This record gives sequence, structure tokens and C-alpha cells, in this order.
Amino acid sequence: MSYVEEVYQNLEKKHPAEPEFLEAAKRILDSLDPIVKAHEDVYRKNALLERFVEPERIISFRVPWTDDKGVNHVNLGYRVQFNSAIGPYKGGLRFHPSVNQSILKFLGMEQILKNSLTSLPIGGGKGGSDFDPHGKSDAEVMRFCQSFMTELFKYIGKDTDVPAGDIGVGGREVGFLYGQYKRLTGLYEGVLTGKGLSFGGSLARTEATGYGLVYITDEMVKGAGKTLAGKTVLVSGSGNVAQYAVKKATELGAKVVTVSDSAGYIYDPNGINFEVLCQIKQVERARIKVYADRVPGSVYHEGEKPWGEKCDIALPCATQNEITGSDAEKLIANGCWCVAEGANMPSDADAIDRYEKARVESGFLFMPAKAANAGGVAVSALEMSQNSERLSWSFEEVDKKLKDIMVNIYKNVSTTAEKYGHAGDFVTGANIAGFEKVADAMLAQGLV
Ligand code: NDP
Ligand code: 2IT
Repeated sequence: MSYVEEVYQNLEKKHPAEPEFLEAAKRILDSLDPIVKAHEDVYRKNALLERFVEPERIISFRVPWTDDKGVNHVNLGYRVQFNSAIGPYKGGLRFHPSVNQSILKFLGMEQILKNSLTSLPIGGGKGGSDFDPHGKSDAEVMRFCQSFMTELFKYIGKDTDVPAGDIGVGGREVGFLYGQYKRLTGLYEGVLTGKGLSFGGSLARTEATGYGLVYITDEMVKGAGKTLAGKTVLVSGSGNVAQYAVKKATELGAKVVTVSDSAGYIYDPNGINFEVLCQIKQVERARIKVYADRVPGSVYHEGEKPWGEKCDIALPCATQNEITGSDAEKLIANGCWCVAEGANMPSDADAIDRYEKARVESGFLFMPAKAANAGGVAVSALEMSQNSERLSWSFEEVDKKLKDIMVNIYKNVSTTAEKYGHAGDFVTGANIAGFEKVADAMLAQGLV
């Protein structure tokens, strides 16, 4: 049995009730096989993979809060501090009813390699709660955030662990969390990223994940001798990542014809209107079906995902496993030749097998999440730099750095894939390129 198989089998025995984590770990370990084989003796001697797959620590706690009617509730809160070999733990907080330890461990493990790919000094972490912000008043969200931070503040800090947003955690939540951290510690420090511009936030952080996704897609498409301009694009989700993917793809001349939420999707043959989308999602916090009432010619498909529509490029920007094997079949049958992941692990294992087959047969392009959506955390790291030097950079400066980072990630991922004999396989390229730096730092720092 190979070293990666041994480590995976052990992990399965230890964590049988964590399917999402096991799935992510298996995919990562499998694709690390070429680099592991090349360094097997050193890695084994240092128990490198055994350490890499276990978080340094997991903090879990209860979060009691009171709703507007005076009824008390208790949610679960977590922070997974996965790996600090190359920098302080860094990664978002997710508030969604599906959140549990397995999902946060999968996200945390992905985050280690993603953060490494940015080339910036940030380790991997993730956290969140099974709290659902949908339908809650601002006051309820504030009380929840204050209670969550009343426990979390003991474990984070600008040089130890720097959370940010993810699903269900945007500018409003980060503001409330920051206020409570400051109140409890008396410190005005860059302990969170994605902050408002008036209290240490970075310009372009709001846009960063969606813009970065489109920058790297553009680079990959160019690498295949094609252009983004004039292409038809499907986007799923209608939150932070989806909104700015729509905006940048449209600016670069593509036509985005879909957005969605968990209840259904919108098809707009004239191209999604970014201003209407933002009014509905950022201002009114309403459901996406409202878009069809506002924009003539658009149609709402209740209970369906957008993957049956014709397109050139698909940018899944909602959640994990939203593209199954049969969705991937539909996409490819309808002419899709490129997928880049804005969400974390949106394609399930069958879908990825399907893309791989199409890559070998006809040059299908696939950029996995840890490379494609790294722009968000990259600009978070730039926010940390600005906070440390107590300066704010201009939008253009941050956007330029973001673009350079995404172009470099593309180069690094594609040359690493080539170096290990997997040219064009960006899954292998991204995992190995991210892992190399983390492995090197872990070996240098000894058995910790
Ligand atoms: P938001 O909360 O802003 O938006 C999430 C969107 O996804 C909403 O449209 C939501 O619909 C939809 N969605 C969430 N859960 C499900 C589900 N189970 N089924 C179908 N649709 C769902 O989150 P973000 O835009 O920030 O995050 C989207 C994805 O991008 C996540 O995978 C996140 O981990 C990833 N990501 C985010 C980054 C960031 O900077 N924000 C950085 C890198 C990755 P509804 O309102 O109906 O729930
Ligand atoms: O998945 C992700 O990379 C994020 N949610 C962003 C993390 C961050 O620290 O900005």
C-alpha cells in the first residue's frame, strides 16, 4: 500500500462520521502521490502526511443568543486552526445551518493549500456556526455575532488567527464581530479581514474573489488560445462571489446568463444586470426570484440548478457538491468547455472525473477552487499588510496586485502540473504547488 493510501485509510478509521472532510482529504492525498513518491523517505520519517491531515487544534463552543421575541436559542460555534506552518491561521467564518466539524475541516484543509498558492504568508483555518442569518433582523444578527465573538476572541489575534467572511458572513457580520472583539480586548487591530472601509478594510476585498476568479479564467482561456469576450457564461449563487464574477466577466465582454440561490435560478438571455442583482441581494436581502419580476425577458426556474443551459464556461459560485456527475454530463453535452470554481469544492468527485475525461479527449479546461477562488484570501492578506503598516492602498493598486497574483497562480499551477508529468491537469498542479511550500516549512520546523 502506498504512503498516501495508508494515511487515508487511517483517517477513515479515525473520522468515519466526517464525509466531506474525508472526500476532500482523499482527493488531495491522491493528487499528491507524485510528490510524495519523490520524497517518501523524508516524509515518512517526519510523519509529514499524518501531521498534514490533522488540524493543529479545533475549538468548539456553544453560542447562546436571544431573538427579537425574547426566545433563547443555542447554536454551535467552531474554529478549526488547521496549519500554521507558513503563517497565522487564515480563513473565513461560515454561518449556515449545514455547518459542522466535517465541513469546516474540509474547508480548512483546502484553505491551507489555497493560502500557500497565493504566495503570501498565511496558514490555513476555517470556522463558523450552524446559525442561519436568513430572515433574521439586524438586531438578531448583531446579538448572535456578539455572543459568537465573546467566546472566539480568546483564540484569535492579528498574529495568531485572522478570520474573515464566507457563506452567510459578509460586511455586516464582520462589522459586528469586529466591534465585539475591540470591546472585549481593547485592541484596535487587524484581527478580521473583509472589514468596512472606515475601520481598516481594504479596497477591492469585496470584489476580490469574483474578480480573481474571472482573472484566472481569462488566463486559462488565453492559455488555450481562446478569449473570454463573446462567450456565454453560467454563474450559480447570487452572493458575494457570484455578484463580482458577474460584474468582471461582463466587463471583459462575456455574457453571463444565469445566477441562482438555494431555491432556484434565473435565466436572462440579455445578460444578468449587475445593478439589479446588487439591489436585490445587497440592499433588500431578498430571494433571487424577484429578479424575474424586475427584468423583462428573464425567467425564474424554481427548484432547479442552472447546469442544463447552453454555455461555453461555467463558474459555480454557491456551495460544495452543487455540480454532480450528471450535471457535468449535461454541461459538456451542451457545449461547455471550461469550468472554474468560485465556490469551495462545488464539483463532486464524479463531476471531476467527467471533466478529466473531457480534458484528455478534447482539451476541456478545469480550474479547481483552491486556485480559482484564491483571490479573496489573497486580498485578505493584503488587508493584513495594510493594517500592519497603518496605510490604505488605492483600489487600482490592490486590483493590480490581485491580478498579478492570479496570473502567477495560473503559471505556478500549470508549470507544476507539467513538472510532475501531468501537463494540463490543474487539479494535480494546484495541490502539489500548494503543498510544496507547506511541506518544506513543516519539515524545517521539526516535529510540531
Ligand atoms: P454568500 O453567503 O454571499 O452567498 C452564498 C450563495 O450561495 C447564495 O446565493 C446562497 O443562496 C447560495 N447557497 C448557499 N448554500 C447553498 C446550498 N446549500 N444550495 C444552493 N445554494 C446555496 O457566500 P459567498 O458568495 O461568500 O460564498 C459562496 C462560495 O464561495 C462558498 O463556497 C464559499 O466558501 C466560497 N468562497 C467565498 C469567498 C469569499 O471571499 N466570500 C472566498 C473563496 C471562496 P441562499 O441565499 O439561498 O442560501
Ligand atoms: O474560502 C475562502 O478563501 C474564504 N472564505 C476567504 C477567506 C479569507 O480569509 O479571506
